[in-house]
Amino acid sequence: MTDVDLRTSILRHLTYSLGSDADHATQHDWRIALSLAVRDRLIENWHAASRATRAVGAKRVYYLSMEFLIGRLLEDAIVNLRLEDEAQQALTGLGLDPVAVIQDEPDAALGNGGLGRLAACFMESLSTLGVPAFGYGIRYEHGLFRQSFEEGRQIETAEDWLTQYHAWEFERRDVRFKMCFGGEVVEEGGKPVWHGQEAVMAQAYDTPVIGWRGRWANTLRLWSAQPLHGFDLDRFNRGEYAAAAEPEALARTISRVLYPDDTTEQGKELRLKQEYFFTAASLRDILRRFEAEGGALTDLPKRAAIQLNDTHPAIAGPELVRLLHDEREMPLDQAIATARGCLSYTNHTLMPEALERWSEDLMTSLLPRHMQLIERIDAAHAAEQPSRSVSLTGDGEVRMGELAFVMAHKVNGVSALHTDLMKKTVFAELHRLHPDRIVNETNGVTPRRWLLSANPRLSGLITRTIGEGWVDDLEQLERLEPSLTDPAFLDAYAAAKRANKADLADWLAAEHGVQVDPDAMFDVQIKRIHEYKRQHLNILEAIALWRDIKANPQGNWVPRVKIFAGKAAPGYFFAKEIIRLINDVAAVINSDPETNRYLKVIFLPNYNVSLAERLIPASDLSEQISTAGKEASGTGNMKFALNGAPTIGTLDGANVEIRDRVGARNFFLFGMTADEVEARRAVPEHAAQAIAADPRLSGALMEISRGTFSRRDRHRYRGVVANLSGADYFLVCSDFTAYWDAQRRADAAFADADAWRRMAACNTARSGWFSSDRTIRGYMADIWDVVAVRSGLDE
Ligand code: DL6
Repeated sequence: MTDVDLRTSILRHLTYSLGSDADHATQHDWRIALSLAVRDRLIENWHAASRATRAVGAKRVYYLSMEFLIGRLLEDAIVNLRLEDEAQQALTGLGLDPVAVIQDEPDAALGNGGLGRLAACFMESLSTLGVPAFGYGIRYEHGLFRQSFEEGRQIETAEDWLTQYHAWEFERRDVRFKMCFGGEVVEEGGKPVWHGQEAVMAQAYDTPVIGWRGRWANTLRLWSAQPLHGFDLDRFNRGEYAAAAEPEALARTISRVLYPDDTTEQGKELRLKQEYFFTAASLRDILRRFEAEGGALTDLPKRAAIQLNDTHPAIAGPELVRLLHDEREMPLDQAIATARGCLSYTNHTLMPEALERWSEDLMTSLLPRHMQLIERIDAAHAAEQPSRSVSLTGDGEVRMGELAFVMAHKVNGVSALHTDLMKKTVFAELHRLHPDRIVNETNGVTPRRWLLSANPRLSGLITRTIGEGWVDDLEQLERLEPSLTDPAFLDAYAAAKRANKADLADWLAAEHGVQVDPDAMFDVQIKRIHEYKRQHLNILEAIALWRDIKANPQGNWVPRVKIFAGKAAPGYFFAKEIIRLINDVAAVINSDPETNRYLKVIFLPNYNVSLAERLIPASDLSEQISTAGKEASGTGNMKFALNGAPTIGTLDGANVEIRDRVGARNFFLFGMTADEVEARRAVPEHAAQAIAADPRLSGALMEISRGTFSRRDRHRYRGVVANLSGADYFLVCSDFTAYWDAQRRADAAFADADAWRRMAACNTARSGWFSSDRTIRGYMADIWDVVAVRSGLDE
């Protein structure tokens, strides 16, 4: 299929795979035909990569993650296979609009946010580097909910990406495992044997993940839950139609939805079932592959590096021990050591409510043998500690963070600050016991998607200036340094940004009916809505600015467009109030003729990967304003910096490292440090003090309280105001004045167009370290002990 040109291949697929023809084909048909034609081009290298891995007996990386926020795949594949020109010509030659065809693909939202998007970047980097790897997760029927607004309030509806044909995946009918839950453990022949009560089938679906230039492709293997037995014809024939379909419905529940909440537990039993389901199926698959290739079981750590992406797959510890000890008769101590040799764990949050704990009762009823093994692992670990200060269970709960830590040979944080705080806070005692276990691997993002593909104008300029080597060696961006004083380069840099902003302005007008001036500063905060991320700090500043402009409409104001996007967990009431407040404020500010030349506020619905790809290249200012100590790393912050949007931000997560690299002059720093945050919380009435000290802050809160933005319901935001002026745990008020001042510094810098474009270009030139290729190299050396393999189809 790869011996023909792309146009011919598209037409063949249209005819023979879709049974359609050019006269009747819909946009969807063309998109699928194109996807299949592109897919044909990567299959051979995909197979060659597996053959090369087997030929040298290479160690593989297994990345276990509840979430893979992959977004659209077609453009990624076209870009990585260098088919842009051919695809463009083929589609235009067929009378099609390439952009419309590519954008017809649903955005696969199999993740909540940063953790899932990181997993997707890692998969792409692993393929780019030629590291043999599998990503393992769940093939959710419904990804993260679709968000719309009704009178400013978030409305959630089911996302249904799988109702369309998914051109990238292959169902592997031969890769299925029976997964059990519940039941009991009985002694048989002197050995404990688990007899599960309920069972479902885990069915594998594979998606190839292609690396840069298509030299290597790995596999994203997602598990779908299916009934063990087919349709119950007897019951159906007896007229019990619903009952006949029940087993299928029940089984499918497990892979039906992605939990829309990354900080609180919901549907506890189902969630734990999901975690066990995909983790255990993946381990079964890993062992099957290892055994098929041959080798002593104790050598498993030499062949398999199993990374746990947060605690969601932490049940891997006891499950792998069970598979080795109960099912393969390895002595328990050896089974624990072998499992630990394979496993490593990434922590992504220090927020206590996000550190998973499962009730011992639930664990015992759902996974009775695992509960026993957790107790054995705990006892073995306790025997190693004289003080016996750490326990995996307590208060009737199993602590999954501790379990993951104890069963991993390495544990990593995702930015320098976060890793340091892990050592000092949540894992202080475990760190004392195992001082070499915690390492740092600062996150990164793939430059193929987040610069080359998302920002063709800027990436074209970079390639014209320093050649194409930066695409898989992002640190080459530092070769732009001499150009930072070259007016011709800076003109071209500014022109690329201006054109991206003009495109965004056109899109905002066409899709959302909002007019914005492309010469205004595009000030953007896009991420999950959470109190610690402090979107409310941003909107308070908008209100204060609006009041200042109103008080002096003839002033020399720097025009701004504040853009927000992000979803709130459906059960997170306060976050939803923040969304509504921003929408209410936007309605008032945008329709104020006195101020709307200078200030607009927009909240774009349904934030997803594709929207981020549209917004980031057109942004001037990147809002990274979390309460210090709360954002583990952030990865949006890296994407903005790479695309030339300086950060306004706190010393939190990877902001610290971004500032170190781009330079303090090219970063608008404000706010308390993590230590100062702790100290400030201890000050009685800290919020009231901050409000009393800053008339802009008290004025903004007063406008909210008096119903300026909720005229028919003056008290709508009573709770928000009470929270901010009372406990204000996230210290919005205490950081407000510093934030305001930093914003005015940003205004002044933006008003000097020459200085601003230099600052923006500095951010691009100095962000090369934030490639996920660099992060993956760190994991390879510090954690996995794996090397890249060449496929023979390399050049
Ligand atoms: O490491 C990826 C990403 C970080 O960049 C964010 O700072 C962090 O908030 C996010 N964490 C989660 C945690 N959810 N849980 N559990 O998504 O991880």
